[in-house]
Amino acid sequence: MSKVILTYGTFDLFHIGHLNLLRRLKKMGSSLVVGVSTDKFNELKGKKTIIRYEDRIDIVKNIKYVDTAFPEQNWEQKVEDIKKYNVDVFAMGNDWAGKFDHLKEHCDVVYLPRTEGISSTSLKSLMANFDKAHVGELKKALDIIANIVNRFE
Ligand code: C2G
Repeated sequence: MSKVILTYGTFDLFHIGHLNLLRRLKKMGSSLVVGVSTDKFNELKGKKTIIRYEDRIDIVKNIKYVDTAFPEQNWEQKVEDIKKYNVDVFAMGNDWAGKFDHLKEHCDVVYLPRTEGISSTSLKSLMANFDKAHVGELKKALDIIANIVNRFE
């Protein structure tokens, strides 16, 4: 019996937390349909992304657990999507627990435990700090070189 699972996300800097969720969702049914937040919608969500929508949906479409991916452009499209894809189960990570219970009149709604220790936000701050630390080391190296050059002038 075919069972359609639906989820949504930004999937910025695609990482193991996203993969774990999609892998688990696919095991729950026969097909997995994923709405990927457009850049415009992320602005609405107040969420800054590094990777542009075209590339984020290309990655998600090519994850073997994903059968279909489509643009998520607003908060309101979920009921329409549930009908369009004959969705049996709407699922999200539990950082969204309770937020989509109103969809229970259209399909099952489940929230799964997130993967601990990783998020697009933490990756972004790691990269930002890495850059800063790098700039500090680079500056120290340039000062040493400048001192050596001054000695020979
Ligand atoms: N996720 C997870 N474990 C992590 C990080 C994320 O299980 N370590 C899950 C989230 O709970 C979410 C999915 O991966 O279900 C996608 O996460 P995001 O890309 O951060 O999605 P978000 O911006 O929360 O968009 O309408 C719903 C929104 O579009 C969800």
